[in-house]
Amino acid sequence: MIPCWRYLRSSKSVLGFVFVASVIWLLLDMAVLRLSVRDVNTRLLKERVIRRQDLTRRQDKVTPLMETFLEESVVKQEVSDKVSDGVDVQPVGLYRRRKDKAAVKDNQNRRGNPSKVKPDSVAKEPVDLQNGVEKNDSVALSRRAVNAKIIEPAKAAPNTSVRVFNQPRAVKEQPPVQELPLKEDNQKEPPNQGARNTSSAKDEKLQLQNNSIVAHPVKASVHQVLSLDATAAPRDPDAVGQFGQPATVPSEDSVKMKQRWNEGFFNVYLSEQIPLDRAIPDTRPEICAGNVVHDELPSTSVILCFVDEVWSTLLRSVHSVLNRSPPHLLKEIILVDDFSKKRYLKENLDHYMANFSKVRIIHLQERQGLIRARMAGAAVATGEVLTFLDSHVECNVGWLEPLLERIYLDRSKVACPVIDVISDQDMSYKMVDNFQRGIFTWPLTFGWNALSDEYVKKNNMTAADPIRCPVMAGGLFSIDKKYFYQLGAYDPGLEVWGGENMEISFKVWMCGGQIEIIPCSRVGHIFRGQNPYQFPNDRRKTVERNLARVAEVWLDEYKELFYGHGYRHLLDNIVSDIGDLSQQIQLRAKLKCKSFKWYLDNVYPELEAPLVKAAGLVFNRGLRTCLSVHAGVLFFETCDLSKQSQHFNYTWLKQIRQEDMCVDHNEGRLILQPCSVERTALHWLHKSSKSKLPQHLVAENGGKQACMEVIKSSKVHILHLAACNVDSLFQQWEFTNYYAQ
Ligand code: LR7
Ligand code: MN
Repeated sequence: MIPCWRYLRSSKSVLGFVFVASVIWLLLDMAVLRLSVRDVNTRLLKERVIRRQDLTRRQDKVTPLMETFLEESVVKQEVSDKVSDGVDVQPVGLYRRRKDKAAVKDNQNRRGNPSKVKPDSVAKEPVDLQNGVEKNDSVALSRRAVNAKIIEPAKAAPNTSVRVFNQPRAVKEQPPVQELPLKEDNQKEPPNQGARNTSSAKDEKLQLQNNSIVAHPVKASVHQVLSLDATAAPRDPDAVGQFGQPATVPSEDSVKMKQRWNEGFFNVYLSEQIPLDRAIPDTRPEICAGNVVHDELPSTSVILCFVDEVWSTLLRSVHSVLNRSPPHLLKEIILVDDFSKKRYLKENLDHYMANFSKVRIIHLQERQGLIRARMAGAAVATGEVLTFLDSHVECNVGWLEPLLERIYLDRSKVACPVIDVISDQDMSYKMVDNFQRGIFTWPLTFGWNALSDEYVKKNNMTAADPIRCPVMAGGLFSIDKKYFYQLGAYDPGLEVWGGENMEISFKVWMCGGQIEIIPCSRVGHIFRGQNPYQFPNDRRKTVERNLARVAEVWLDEYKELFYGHGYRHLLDNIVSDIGDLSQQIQLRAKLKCKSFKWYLDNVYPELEAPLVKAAGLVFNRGLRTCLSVHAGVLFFETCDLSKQSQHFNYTWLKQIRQEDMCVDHNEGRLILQPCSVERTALHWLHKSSKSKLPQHLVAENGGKQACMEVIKSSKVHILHLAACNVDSLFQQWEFTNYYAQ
């Protein structure tokens, strides 16, 4: 006891004891910690792997995940084929995946320096394709491509200034859109955009971005967006068009080039020289690569419909999907051949695609048009989400997950990528301006519209934030499959091409969904001047008819604006039969969709959409009194705004209307008749910019023009049709208010 006491009393010994105890404690602690760290590490292994994926910009290490992915994409593509119809098909496996750093570095340099890339085979005497090829300018101008602003990738800075075209419009803050009952099971927290203002979301994002993954436990349910790209280290960096750079055709080949042009109305000859799995510049805004998405995103079926598509562009589209989509999210690619005439799109295509287990082909036995062809693809799709693409696209790095993420968060959202431009002339891949949305002007003409700086600032928008989109371009979007069918898919009565983008857009918005452009998802598309395929009926008539169907079903009273902007002739049923609409009208009622007025007020308030061109009193400048109605008869009296009997509308259909009665003429006398859109005698030209008689009310009378005139009389003034006289004040009329020209 005493020796022990002595021992403990010595301070040296006490210190020694404490030291030994601490060491033992520490060892035990570390063992426990190791176990838990291993657990966390396993869960986060995926994140680490992902972080290594960005080969294009950072390094060329190939991770195990990348290996698997490459196996499923590029490596399998080493298929060479030759097709009939005299079209030589270039072997896809032109490139070997290179691991040497020098090559990757070389590639990276080239991305930033377009002038360095000169395709070996065509370097001699390049021809300026812009000038070398004739193009139908008038057609090209009326098309959509002209609207997209292009930024050369090499010069482009993310988030470049906003460009305004069409009518520049200040975008007002949007009231929240009412939610669908559909959403109940979909209230998930967005990891990026939606939550970006909360500090916890920010922290989470930061944790995922830096490497201290063990120190900070992270929600296992999200990961950094996968930047998979099997073409990141292309096997032939000097190939024509590699990295999406502009390419040229040597002058000796310019005849061939011109001969091939009309096969696709783009540079088909050049496209054939370009590798089917070429690399393209990553045009996403910089912040996109760091965004996180949920682990359990829905899978998608990618549906590409085509009719007589050019071989090289069709295959390049497919390879871009295979090469840049996470395999676990890509359920299948469904190619719908809309009864093409080209022979290479039959057995040769089947044979070629047999090498890719995910690709399925449907050959339609009759021409259906792109709308019904898409529905045929959707009908056999097994993915949870449908992703529609045109058949001449190139999907960019990380294109898919940001689209699926939006649908995962809310399945009534329809997500569209930003559509970059693949030049029809030199096949270069060009980045377009951020902050653009799809809109329409009358008569349902699609266009792009840049968000105003003010709107971007006010909403504190980053370059990665989704953009609310009143209408989509049409060809490229992801939609939840169940939701697509819940909406009744497309109107199957729409033929061949056109108008379906309006239909799906109105339907989505008015029936509870939303359409967004996702700037972190980019897909290039070849914009061309003409459709390279036949329209079974007249192209113009087909599109007009489709639009009229859409207007009749969705525009309510605003359909007059559509007809009034150059489509009046469609109202004449004898000339145009737009088909049975009862199913579509029933569907709208069944879905309890909101009114078009609601859509205008809430989704697209910037659109000018006055229901009438002019309204109020109808004042005669000679008589200096106003038109009025008493007991169904027209007469004149002292102007008095408070009298409803003096109120008339001048409508988009050019009627002068009071309630259901319209000013008509019969053997020169003016009378009131029940309004009817078919009756052309009810049309009055007024304030027409083309007319030499802008103040007049001009009627078409048996092919001749006649003007509304009042003859002053001491008893009853006479209202009649007279030969037009530009100077007569008794033929000049004015409405109180004008709303449109
Ligand atoms: O009868 C047909 N059958 C088809 O399968 C007609 C066409 N198609 C295919 C065709 O091969 C192509 O793959 O359908 C696809 C679209 O046809 P395009 O490429 O001739 O159309 P586009 O790019 O000129 O037109 C746009 O508007 C169309 C209106 O119906 C469709 O919505 C297109 O998908 C759409 N394209 C885009 O949105 C891409 C970006 C253009 C913009 C802006
Ligand atoms: Mn297209």
